[in-house]
Amino acid sequence: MTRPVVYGAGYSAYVRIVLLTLMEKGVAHDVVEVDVFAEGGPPAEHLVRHPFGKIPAFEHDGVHLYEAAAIARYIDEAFPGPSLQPADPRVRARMAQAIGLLDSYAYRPWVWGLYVERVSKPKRGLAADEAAIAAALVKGETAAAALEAILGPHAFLAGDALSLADLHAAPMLGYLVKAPEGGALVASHPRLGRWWRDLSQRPSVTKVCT
Ligand SMILES: N[C@@H](CCC(=O)N[C@@H](CS)C(=O)NCC(=O)O)C(=O)O
Repeated sequence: MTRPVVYGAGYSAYVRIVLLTLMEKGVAHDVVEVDVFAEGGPPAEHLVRHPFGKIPAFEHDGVHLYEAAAIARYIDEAFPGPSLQPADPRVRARMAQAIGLLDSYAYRPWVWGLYVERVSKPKRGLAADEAAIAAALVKGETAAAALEAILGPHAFLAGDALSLADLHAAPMLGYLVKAPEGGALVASHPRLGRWWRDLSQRPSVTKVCT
């Protein structure tokens, strides 16, 4: 079997989801750097891989994919190693629900509204947009509360074993907690706080998300 190739950049939360999945499955892979924020837009050859000009894109044995959730699922199913998807359809649906809510309701407020505004922009000498931060806190709280409810008493988002949902969430949490408001948001949800404390100690998460 040939080595899969991930096209992207290590700072990207969505690329990190794919890297975490490869690491948890123990799959040797290559990474090809792509600068989607280059002046003049994403490189033309990347638009062939990803029609929306985003990262990650992925290639393996003639399979070409984009969209992190689809890539992670392919990696889980195409390679040996511990399954990252629960067999029980009810629990698998909860995993899919968590992934959907992370994409739709958590990524923007946590990463862009809190991390980029509070941490990344000031580092670059730019002023944080306090109105954007206030709005992100409201939406970010709803997303955190929803994950807290999905976690319930379980160790992971889809029950008692690590799943694709945890690996989808980890890069977003990694950025969220770098903003003081994000750290406080996570701490105010005890199950989410405990889950993140444990998950962030996994070697894959320590390596990829910090
Ligand atoms: N839905 C996509 C989201 C990918 C995404 O938003 N990637 C960001 C980096 S984290 C990106 O490429 N941004 C470049 C841009 O928006 O121009 C996925 O699941 O892969």
